[in-house]
Amino acid sequence: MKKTQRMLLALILALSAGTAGAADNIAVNSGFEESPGMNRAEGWQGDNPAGYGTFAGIARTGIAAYKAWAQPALWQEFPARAGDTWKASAWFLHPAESEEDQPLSGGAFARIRLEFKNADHETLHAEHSETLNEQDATNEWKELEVKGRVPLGAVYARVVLNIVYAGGQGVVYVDDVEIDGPRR
Ligand SMILES: [Ca+2]
Repeated sequence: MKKTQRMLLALILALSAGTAGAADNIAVNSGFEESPGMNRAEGWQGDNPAGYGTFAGIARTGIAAYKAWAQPALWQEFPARAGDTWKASAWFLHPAESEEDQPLSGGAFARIRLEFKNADHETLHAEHSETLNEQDATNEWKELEVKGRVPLGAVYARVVLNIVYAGGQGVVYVDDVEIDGPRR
């Protein structure tokens, strides 16, 4: 009886946690667990066809995360309405120096960015989060968040995992993206 109660409680907790965390999250493959691979991030678009992937290994949750070493922008885009507010967040990490990885250096930084675009996909307005950069401790997940209001004329909201190399370099891992559905 006790065991059944414990299992039931665990189930209820799991269900309510799932609902609370996922109810408003419209990100596809938000934890990068789906069909991981080199130059692949299921449900996401990349500006660069290479220089990234989704791999098992370093991950905040699950077994996989997004890893970028030469990918300025990995993104998802949604229809948007003027006046709505969008919020997006993700967890970023840059690794300690190893044979395979190197931390951010030379002014390179990562951030999450919201772009509001018109019907021709021209960006009318953009907002971005604070950054992960070489000042941040390595091997520690840092949550970055961005918020923005859709301007008149915009019909798309693009959420971008943005890495600005600016002559620098480094590896960035991202996991657990949350895109809060539009709110009035
Ligand atoms: Ca994950």
